[in-house]
Amino acid sequence: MDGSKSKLINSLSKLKADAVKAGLTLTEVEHVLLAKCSDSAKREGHASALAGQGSGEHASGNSAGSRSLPSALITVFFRFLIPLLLCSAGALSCLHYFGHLSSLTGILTENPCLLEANLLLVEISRPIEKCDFCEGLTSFPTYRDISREDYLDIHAYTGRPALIQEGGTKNWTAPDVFSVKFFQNLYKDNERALEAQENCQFFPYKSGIESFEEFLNMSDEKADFKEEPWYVGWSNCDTVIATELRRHYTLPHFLPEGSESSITDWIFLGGPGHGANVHIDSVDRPSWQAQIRGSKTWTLIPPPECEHVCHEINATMVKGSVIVVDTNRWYHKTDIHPGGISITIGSEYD
Ligand SMILES: O=C(O)CCC(=O)C(=O)O
Ligand SMILES: [Fe+2]
Repeated sequence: MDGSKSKLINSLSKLKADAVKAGLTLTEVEHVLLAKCSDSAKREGHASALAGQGSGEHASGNSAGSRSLPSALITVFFRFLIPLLLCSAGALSCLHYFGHLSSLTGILTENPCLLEANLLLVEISRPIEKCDFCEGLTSFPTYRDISREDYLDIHAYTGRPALIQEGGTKNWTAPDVFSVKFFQNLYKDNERALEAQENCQFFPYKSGIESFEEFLNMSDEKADFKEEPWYVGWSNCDTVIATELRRHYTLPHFLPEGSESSITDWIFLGGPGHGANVHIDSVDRPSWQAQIRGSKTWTLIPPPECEHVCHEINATMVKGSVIVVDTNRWYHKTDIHPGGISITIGSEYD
């Protein structure tokens, strides 16, 4: 994680822990911060940036949502609201608060663009972890294939990630079929699907492609990276398209029996040199993701309260591998490798 971001997250994490020690519930902390935030944001016309639905940086990726919080708002939260709550709860935490506050406001003043990410908002409401999900992991658990029993025992609901190199995508036709053109043709001229996508998520990252429609209308030259490189992701909200996508893949065999993969598929694709910035999500369940074409590295970073027992770990996916990550608990980022387009498909499972 880059220095400013990690300092910011650390400060916020300590601040939150102090607030909880002082007797506030997480919901109270969240309520004060986010409720105030969205009221003022509406006045500023930035409601969608702060709606908080969806997943961390993902939520900020909505085309209407990549806005920064007005700095006046930050001043209001940190200068007045938290001190009021904490100082009424106890003098010691009040002192702690001012320590963390000054480092936090310092970081934000020097790096106002940090606020563009929803990182701050997700960090505020994220539960404080007990760290058993990451404790002792010094490298990414990796398997050529894994049985359902082992997967259930070790990974399914423990938050411990896994990389399955070969066994998860047998007999899929997706690698022969999925391409930019395939996705463009699938949605184009399909009014119902396009309408459904309006309520779904699109993440432009730093691609300059501001909307799903713009992605669909991208020229062949741009799609082939003959112009600026790009990287985007979206969730599919149309059931007919979901059925079409699922003709080309099946659920990885090791997922728990009877587990229902969410009907929402997540597709991420784009070129070398790009990827998703560090973020943590606020989705309902753990996620799996399969690499259809190209190669990318996932870096998982434990939350600050677990740094004393947990480590950053990473895994490189190549065509045919499947990764499983609880993206609500691990901060994560991805980097696409040189050598052509990276295409992944994935979903959540219960
Ligand atoms: O695949 C990527 O580049 C990012 C995926 C991600 O952030 C997620 O699935 O939560
Ligand atoms: Fe994510």
